Amino acid sequence: MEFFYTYETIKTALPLVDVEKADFVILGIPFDSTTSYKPGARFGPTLIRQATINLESYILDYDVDLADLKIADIGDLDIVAGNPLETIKRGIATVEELKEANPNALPIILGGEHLMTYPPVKALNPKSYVVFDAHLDLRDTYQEEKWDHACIARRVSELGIEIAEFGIRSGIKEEVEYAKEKKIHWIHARDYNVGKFIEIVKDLPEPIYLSIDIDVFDLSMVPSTGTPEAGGLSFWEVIEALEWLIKNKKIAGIDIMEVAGTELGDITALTGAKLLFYLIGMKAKLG
Ligand SMILES: [Mn+2]
Repeated sequence: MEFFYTYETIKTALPLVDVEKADFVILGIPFDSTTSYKPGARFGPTLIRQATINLESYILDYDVDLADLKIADIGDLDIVAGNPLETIKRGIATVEELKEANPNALPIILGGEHLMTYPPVKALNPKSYVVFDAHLDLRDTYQEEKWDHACIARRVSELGIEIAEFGIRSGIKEEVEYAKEKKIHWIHARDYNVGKFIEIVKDLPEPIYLSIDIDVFDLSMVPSTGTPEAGGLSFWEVIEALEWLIKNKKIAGIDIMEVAGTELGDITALTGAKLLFYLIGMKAKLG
């Protein structure tokens, strides 16, 4: 299967299958043109895939070997640097093609800045959006731009999708007021625990789209990201919530966004790659 707007790039270090036979399909969206602080998320998909070389394919916790699973990697979206709308259009078309080629496979998007969550959400049309993020991302505009990484949750909300945000520790008053008005759930990183996650997510309509902005984690694990914030969550507190989510709710798609960097072996990419392996492993075991 050829995808019109994709190109071949470095592959995930796992045995891969064709899209038609896959249970999981990986797509990179290497766009970072609206990044306002630390650039480099355009290298995220490449850096995450390269970092998988460092990982064992057997996941101890789940007794699952990813090498036995049916995973496809269709490469990266052919983005248009500096043009979010054209890139979004191409992203939507590609995820739609993917769903047509194999409606049963779980799409896993590797970013790229957080704005690139929009194409898979629009194409997959979930009922709810669960996001781990340091930021509310509920601004109507940022730097006078609607199609900006800082506005992604707002754009998703405007699609009529229910939203729950976890690990938050940054936002402005306008966003808090918008969240209140639209009944958007959000839990501050200081107040976060798995019990609170379950309490909110158990009542969300399905299917759910899961977005993980890598900046949700403690800064020591993710120094290379667009807008780093101190005071984040630990790896295991996020994994525990994801296990509950994948076991109990229907998932439309998943993304791992805002991994940036310019060097192979960057800590942030290692965190992203480990998260990717855990997500695939837990879906195979628990989903
Ligand atoms: Mn963020």
